[in-house]
Amino acid sequence: MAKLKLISFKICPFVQRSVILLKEKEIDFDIAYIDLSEPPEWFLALSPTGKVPVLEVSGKVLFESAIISEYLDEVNPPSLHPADPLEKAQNRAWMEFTSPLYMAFFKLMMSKTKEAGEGVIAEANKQLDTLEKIKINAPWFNGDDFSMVDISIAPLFMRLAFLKKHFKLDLLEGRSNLQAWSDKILARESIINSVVDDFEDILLMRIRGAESFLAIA
Ligand SMILES: N[C@@H](CCC(=O)N[C@@H](CS)C(=O)NCC(=O)O)C(=O)O
Repeated sequence: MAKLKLISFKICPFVQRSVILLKEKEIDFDIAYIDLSEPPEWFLALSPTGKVPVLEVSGKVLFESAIISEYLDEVNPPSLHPADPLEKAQNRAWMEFTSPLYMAFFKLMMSKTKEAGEGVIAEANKQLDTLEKIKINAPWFNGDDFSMVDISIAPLFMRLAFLKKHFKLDLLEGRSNLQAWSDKILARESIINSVVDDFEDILLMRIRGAESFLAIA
């Protein structure tokens, strides 16, 4: 099989999920970064949605991060899903559940006023409360076995830690299950190495460039 090629945008959490999985499975891959504000023609010709991630596999194109993850997991055993079909389906549902939280993070970065930001936070808090209640196993989502659910939430925990560090906004405060889960996840090598070195600087630039309330608070 030809070497895999992942098309990425440096701060995209969905691409980050693919990167973590590739690293967990020790799969060799090339990565190409594009600027989503000026996507190159070759990318638009390749990507049916105009979104990243895109994975090129032997000249064929895969898109949608969840589909890419399922494919990579399937062709590179052992699977990072539980074996039991019901448990696996539940895990997939929780992976899906985390996705809107990435949109919330993006909206928060782009919120021009404190009121708008607070609206986004209130919505995110409801989802975080739900997650806090269902995260009953430790240390990982399924207990002892690191799984795809842990990967799906890792980019979110990285962004929440970023908000706490730079803007003193702690969305995990009072949520001890999620805090312990985040600590465990953010210490894992594949996750530490899943972003570019200037990841935080790029996010800070985006926040300032958007004149977000975060930058002026
Ligand atoms: N459902 C998609 C979402 C991917 C997505 O929203 N990617 C963003 C960057 S983080 C993107 O490419 N946006 C460009 C656009 O919407 O035109 C997935 O999971 O792959």
